[in-house]
Amino acid sequence: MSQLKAVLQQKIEEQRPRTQRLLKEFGNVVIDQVTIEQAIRGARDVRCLVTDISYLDPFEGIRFRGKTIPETFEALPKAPGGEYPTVEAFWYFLLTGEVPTQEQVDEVIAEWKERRVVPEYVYDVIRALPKDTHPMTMLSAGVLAMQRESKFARYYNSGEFNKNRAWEYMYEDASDLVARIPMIAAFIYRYKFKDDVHIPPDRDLDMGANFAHMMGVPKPYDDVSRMYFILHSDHESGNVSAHTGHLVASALSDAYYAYSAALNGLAGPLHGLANQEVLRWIMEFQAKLGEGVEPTRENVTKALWDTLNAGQVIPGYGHGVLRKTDPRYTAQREFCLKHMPDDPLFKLVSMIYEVAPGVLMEHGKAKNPWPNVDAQSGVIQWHYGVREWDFYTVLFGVGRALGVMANITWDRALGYPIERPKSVTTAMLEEWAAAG
Ligand code: CMX
Repeated sequence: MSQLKAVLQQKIEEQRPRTQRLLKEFGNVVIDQVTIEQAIRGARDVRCLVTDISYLDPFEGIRFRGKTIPETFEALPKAPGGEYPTVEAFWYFLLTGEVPTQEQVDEVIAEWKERRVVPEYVYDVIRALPKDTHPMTMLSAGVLAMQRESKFARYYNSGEFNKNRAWEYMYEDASDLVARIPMIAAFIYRYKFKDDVHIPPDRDLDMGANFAHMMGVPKPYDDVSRMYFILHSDHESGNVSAHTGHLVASALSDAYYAYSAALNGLAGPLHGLANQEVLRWIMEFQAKLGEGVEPTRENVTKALWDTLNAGQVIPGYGHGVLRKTDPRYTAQREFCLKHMPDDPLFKLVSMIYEVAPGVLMEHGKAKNPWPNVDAQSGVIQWHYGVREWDFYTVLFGVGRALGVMANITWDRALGYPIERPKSVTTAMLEEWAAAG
């Protein structure tokens, strides 16, 4: 058994009695109430999900396993010659809550090289789609096609299924999926945008560096990839992609079914697709401005108001939980300030950051006028030559797999049941409203 799996098993054994005790002794303790508004408006802020992988404070932002983004970057072993931790180190940390040693990281890196082989038929499925199909559809279809490989589904059908051991098979699928998804993503990129000419993987490289290599983008894109996948991994359980993954897996659907579904949610413009929308917005703005005209506070402000007055949202701004600038935005901004401070697009994004919160406050609708992760991410891709912005959500999808896969492994470990919230009717709400 790998060190990662052994440590995970030990953590699971320690955690199970805590969950059991809460259920048996304190199951009736009330932790929230639900208002009519919350029932109608997307269950916002209702506390009814449990995860230890990450926690999102509205003002502080995300903590992965108790660590902020800077603390996470600081604590984990870095890739040789890189500024950021390897994705493999982060995976170990997300799953176990422990900072791995270099030796433990090296074991995961070696394991992923074995796991990452994608069956050829997955690529055939993607190739069978019309070439102008959205890359997110291709990714979701590729992941779904791979369901045939599920060790969890095979175990379930073996006649020996034991709930206590289900996590082991989910862990196997989860590990295969996180190792394979960057391969599928790089394939989609080169298939769609680089004349179907592919670059074989390099056995000497960690996941982030190998992804950059297969994309055909030189350094520091290896570090960009590591940073990007870590930042996009998890945002506690309630967001559309994480929640979808958790929900689908709760029916004992395997990791491939669950993650294909999660990707379909990530592909929505109010969620992951917002990063492509940000780039589209910027390009339309520049096109309207005309050749040689510099962006100014005045013309950016006007463009933002035009968007709002047309009844559209400003992509990359606002959030369901956050009430300040997203630290994932800040982390990427710091990268830009260090590596590409003079990039014209970065300067424009910075100007939007100066202006948009004030515009949104004056507009008076958005509860959070500050930027989220998607406002900054596309600019970095653009800078390094990945300019096909309908690919950007695929990158988000590679990162988000880490969080969803860690979560559903733990869901099975802790024996979380099928998820099934209760509906009520409008007439019932009216009755309760009348009764006060
Ligand atoms: N521009 C314009 N209006 C906005 C807005 C924005 N960026 N953000 C919120 N609003 C509006 C909402 O549409 C809503 O309007 P209605 O009352 O007419 O329905 C009102 O403000 C209140 O919404 P809210 O409570 O502040 O926000 P929600 O929790 O309902 O939605 C989110 C959150 C992210 C969907 C929303 O802020 C939004 O649409 N932002 C733009 C898209 C985006 O960047 N999404 C990416 C989020 C991060 C991610 O998941 O990747």
